[in-house]
Amino acid sequence: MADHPLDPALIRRAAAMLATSERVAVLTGAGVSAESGVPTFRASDGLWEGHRIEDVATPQGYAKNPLLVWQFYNARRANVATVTPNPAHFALAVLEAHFGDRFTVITQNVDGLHQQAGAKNVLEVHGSLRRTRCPNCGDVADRGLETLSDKPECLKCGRAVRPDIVWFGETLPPDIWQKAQEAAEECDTLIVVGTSAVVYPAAGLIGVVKRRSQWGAKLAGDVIEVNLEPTDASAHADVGLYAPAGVVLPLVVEKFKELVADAK
Ligand code: BJW
Ligand code: ZN
Repeated sequence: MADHPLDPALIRRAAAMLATSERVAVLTGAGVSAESGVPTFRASDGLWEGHRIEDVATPQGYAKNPLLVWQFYNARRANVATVTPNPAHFALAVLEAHFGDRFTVITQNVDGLHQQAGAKNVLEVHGSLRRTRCPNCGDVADRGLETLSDKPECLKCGRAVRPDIVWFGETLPPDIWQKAQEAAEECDTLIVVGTSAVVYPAAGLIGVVKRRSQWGAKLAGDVIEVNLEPTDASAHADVGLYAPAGVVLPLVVEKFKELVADAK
């Protein structure tokens, strides 16, 4: 079957795109952490189950019931404290070691597993489970994965803090978002891993890579999609590898290393 996910020809094509790229960007979603044991959002057993999105992932939900929201996020913090990066995170960190600062991971995830796998250039566009933010004094604090109460207080002013997470209807952190857009505008290849590509503006970065053919800008880049199944991003994908990221990415990176060694 020509389009079998683990067809060596497709793995090779993806690796060749990377080997001929000057700059690489990666857009990751919950699927990249699934094999570590972090639930995805939109699977039938996904995180939203038992919770309405508007109750736990909107500023309105937080204003109405901060206790419920903190119980939800504390459960996720406790889960993340028990997991480790998987071969997909490590494979991406190996690629970063090759490209250096010409490699950017743009992650929608809030679990910190890319950094735990050794990645340095990570843009967390939806925030982090590890940080709290104070609506009163603006202090953002790294609280790690320590156990927090269901009504945690600001370390500076003592008022109630919220998770430093981007909820629906909120804008993304402007400086980080700016860098993510630049990475998408400048990359020769974008790898899209484990995202359903339905949440904007992050999903819009995929279109940026394909549409940027205006005069003066770089020509369209290549898009490699790694997912269990086709998604809203698949129409933009030049290569689609539909199998677990923890299987696919190490194969692509192995082949990439071979191609780079052969070219020397
Ligand atoms: C595997 C795998 C394995 C599984 N290997 N793969 C334009 C059009 C329409 C709507 C909008 C728009 N622009 C803005 C909006 C509104 C909204 C939005 O996008 N809504 C859509 C849902 C319709 N966006 C926003 O509100 C954003 N803000 C904004 O736009 O500000 C400007 C503004 C302000 C005011 C008014 C209007 C505009 C903010 C979005 C914040 C999203 N936050 C969340 C929750 C954070 C809380 C938290 O983490 O606790 O972030 S939503 C949730 O979805 C989370 C994720 O980061 C995000 C993306 O999900 P992801 O990662 O794709 O996960 P899944 O579960 O959907 O997919 C997993 C995939 O993995 C699947 O495809 C599996 O097959 C795959 N997989 N195992 C490989 N082993
Ligand atoms: Zn404060």
